[in-house]
Amino acid sequence: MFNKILVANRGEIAIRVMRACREMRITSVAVYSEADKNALFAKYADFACYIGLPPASQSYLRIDRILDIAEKTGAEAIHPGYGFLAENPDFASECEKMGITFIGPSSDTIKNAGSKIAAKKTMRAAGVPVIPGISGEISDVEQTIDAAHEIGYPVIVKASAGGGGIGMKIAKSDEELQAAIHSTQAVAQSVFGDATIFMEKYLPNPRHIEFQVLADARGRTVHLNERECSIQRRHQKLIEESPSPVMTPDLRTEMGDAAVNAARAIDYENAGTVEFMYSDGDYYFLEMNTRLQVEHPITEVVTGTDIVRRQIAIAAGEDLNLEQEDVKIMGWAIECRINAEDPLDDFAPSPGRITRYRSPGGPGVRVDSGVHTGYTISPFYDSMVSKLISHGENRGEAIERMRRALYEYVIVGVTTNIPFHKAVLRNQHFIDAELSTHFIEDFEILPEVADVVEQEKEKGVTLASAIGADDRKVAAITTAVRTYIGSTTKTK
Ligand code: MV4
Repeated sequence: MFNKILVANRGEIAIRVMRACREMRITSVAVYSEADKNALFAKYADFACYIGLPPASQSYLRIDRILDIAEKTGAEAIHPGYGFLAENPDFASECEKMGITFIGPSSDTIKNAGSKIAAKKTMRAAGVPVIPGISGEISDVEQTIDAAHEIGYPVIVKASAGGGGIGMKIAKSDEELQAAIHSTQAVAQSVFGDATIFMEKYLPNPRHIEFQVLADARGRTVHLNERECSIQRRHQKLIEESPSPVMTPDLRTEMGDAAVNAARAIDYENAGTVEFMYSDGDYYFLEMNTRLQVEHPITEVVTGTDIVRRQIAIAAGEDLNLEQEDVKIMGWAIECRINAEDPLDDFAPSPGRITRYRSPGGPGVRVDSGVHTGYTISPFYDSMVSKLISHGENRGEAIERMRRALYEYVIVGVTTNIPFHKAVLRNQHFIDAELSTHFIEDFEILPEVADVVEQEKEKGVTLASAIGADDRKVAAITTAVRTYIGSTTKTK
């Protein structure tokens, strides 16, 4: 096992990784930018090293400096977290060259998963369902229009180097397709430096269902069931849950096998996620994410698996020692991403100083966070405050716990999306699990968010009133708004 691991990330995920290190008696090394010199994660680490100025390009993305610090501190392995360098094949290969273990798949696997065209070809060959489309890249406009007639409109044009929703365009006619080809090509070139694009059938309102997989160096691969991540806005996930409400044991076996085959097809090692689009009983491979995901905790609590610990053990060459039949589903978990952003101002980021902070707790509640009273959320990085995870025996209990936890949460000084989560968690369509990637628009959630904010204002539960409020006042406020939490959960 490793003695020392460098964590090439910041915030809650850096802490999450270092928690696993501490339990495994592994020394942790943090790297921090100028903006993070007082951050909790840098204090949590056994060692912390300065890497540069606040912009990520001058700190968390500096491969040279991170490797230099790994060498100087004697770290044998690097955990990249998510974002930043987590899916950068060059970073993985530089680690490989220096004899430092990259805690993740090989550089080649990251590269192959990063090319959507290559990944789709690999998956089709492995018998994993993919959405109908042209088999390679778009080279000729006329040929592509002919292909679109065969597939049937609407179609979607995507950048091969894309992912996460950047560089894609829907087309419903020949004219739109021609325009989509040119604009997607231009965006792909400018954003990814690679103009390669492809086309496939457009699925109008899919659900996003992904499978967590674990694979060891000897090729043993298992899945840890699915997560449903359909509630998102502009490709930013906001609420995730596990299991998925649409899942049946048979479908789970089928999709789980497909996910394991997908992982095997690209020689996957370590923890990864196979994303599918799901619609009316059909499912299609979308992307493979070669990193630890933000929403991994819901899988951890439902399966009783420490995914980060597994990642470290796999990277150290240990066997998985886990059979598919041994993977359990214990109840239901929901994650709400608590962001410093204003849902009523187009979700604009709201960085700043948190002047009062009290996080929820109690049965079935987990909070993964890197903030505290007095902490300043920097405008240089994402605006996540915490991940709030509820766990219950079934979906109804997980919903009730999440509502209770949302009403316990006190964050003063920055605007948060907690009212958004309160609105969704009391929405009958959510309770009935009518989820889709267009949930927020289809069910007009934003006016309900405005209602939540308005109702709380009437009861004096404004940010201003909570400033300086003592604990009894906070408790009284919680009681006053109880009636707005929502009706008793009735799940279909
Ligand atoms: C699609 C699609 C519908 N049809 N592809 C969004 C992320 C990017 N990697 C692929 N995405 C989509 N691809 C076809 N053929 C709809 C989406 C999509 C989406 C997918 C998953 C989760 C959320 C989404 C939100 C909007 C669009």
